[in-house]
Amino acid sequence: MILHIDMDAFFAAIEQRDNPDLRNKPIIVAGNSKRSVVATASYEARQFGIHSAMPVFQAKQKYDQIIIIPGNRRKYSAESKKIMGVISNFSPLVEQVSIDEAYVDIKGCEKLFGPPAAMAQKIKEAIFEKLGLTCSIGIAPVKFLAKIASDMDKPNGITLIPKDEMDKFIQGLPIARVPGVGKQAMKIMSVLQIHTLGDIHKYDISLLNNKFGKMGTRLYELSRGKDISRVETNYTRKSISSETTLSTDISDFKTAKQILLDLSQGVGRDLRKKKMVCRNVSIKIKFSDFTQITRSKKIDSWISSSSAIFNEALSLYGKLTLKKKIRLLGVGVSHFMDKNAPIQMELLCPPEEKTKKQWESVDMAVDSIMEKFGSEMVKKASLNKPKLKREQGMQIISVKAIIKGRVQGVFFRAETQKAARLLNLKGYVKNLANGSVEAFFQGDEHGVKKMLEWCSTGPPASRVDRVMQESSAFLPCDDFKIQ
Ligand code: DCP
Ligand code: MG
Repeated sequence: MILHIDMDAFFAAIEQRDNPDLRNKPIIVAGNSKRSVVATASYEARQFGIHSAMPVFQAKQKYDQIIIIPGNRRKYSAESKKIMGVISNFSPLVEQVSIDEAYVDIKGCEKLFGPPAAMAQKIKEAIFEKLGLTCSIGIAPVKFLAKIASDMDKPNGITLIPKDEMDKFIQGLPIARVPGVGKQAMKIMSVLQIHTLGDIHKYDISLLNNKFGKMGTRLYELSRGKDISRVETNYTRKSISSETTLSTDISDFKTAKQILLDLSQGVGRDLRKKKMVCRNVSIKIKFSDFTQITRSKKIDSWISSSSAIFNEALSLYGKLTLKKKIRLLGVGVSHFMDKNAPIQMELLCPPEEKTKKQWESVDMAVDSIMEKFGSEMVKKASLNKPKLKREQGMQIISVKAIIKGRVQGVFFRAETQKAARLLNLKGYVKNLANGSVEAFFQGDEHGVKKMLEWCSTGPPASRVDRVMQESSAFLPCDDFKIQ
């Protein structure tokens, strides 16, 4: 049997535990900007119809006395680790699937802890004793049913679906509750008169595949109680994603690209930290009217570099026809494999993908700088690598540029140097006492022009306000140096 454990109102419950004044009160954990959304709501707040992902202003409309707590991700992650520690005392087969939920395969544990429901009760007690937090647990012969079950008696409940009752449960299970069945699929379901998972039996597998694509086979199997996915302990997480709500809605490609780049870097860094490679990249876009879309792509090779993730994210973005302004952008990766898995990296990275490997080593260097300094300021340069293609008849020119804005620091200069060298430019880059950066580029017209374009954006974390340029006399120099 499989257990699915999900903490109750996780972030809010931690806040209520740590501050007795908040106990039994309607609270939400949310950011404090005007555009924030509710991360979670205490069960008291849910009575007013407030829930996760609801904009804070709407939550306030539902209940104007609502208490808003800013939240502390670091604290929640630390609690999450402790919870997983408690759970792993019961079974070695634990798969954490999000910050507050995990599957546990309890095969062979019955001798120690008794039948499944008794074991679930013991786990609940152990978590409460160690952390003062409650959870809900679903128990079923397969993963997807355990997950559905854990949600059926929230908060603080245990729901068991025994093997001999599984078919009956499936017959009555509303199809909308099956993971993966979204709004789009629901439209087809209603045409096909599929209301419960059991109704899937009415159709054969080819029709299901035809109507639902890849999900068809999965629905066919789930409706027969088959869920081949196992509790996988070797992956701590099966997806990594990062998203950002923008301070103002945007519609221009350049800004979106810059944000996708920034997000790809964060996601790539997390992936590499876990020593994983992935072969699925996705993007998420929430529009100004709060509708949202996600697009994902399976890639032919395994990747872990930020640049590869960014390129995939950008190509997904490029395929969209966007009619509305964007309020949130997200990038995610999934389908992981251990980087050191038996398949050799050379196979993952054939020689023609040498560039990819080079970018990976650049990423690793940046990761280690970030590790060391822990600074948000240290970010990788624009991955929009300038092309080295030359045109005939290019002039050799020299330009001096003064870059104004938040551009000082070794990272900006190092990245400028890297880009300039790629473009075969000579010259220098240096910090000025007034907070600007001075750069001198000497080379062919194309390269200098590209470099000036680069300067007007710079690496993602730098804020370039203005680039002032003037043509300059030739200087005898044979490299591009940081001064
Ligand atoms: N979370 C978030 N943003 C969301 C959803 C969730 O930041 N849109 C965070 C806050 C939650 C935590 O993840 O506390 C766990 O998510 P759950 O979906 O399990 O929600 P809760 O644990 O808060 O409530 P429940 O009792 O319904 O599980
Ligand atoms: Mg939860």
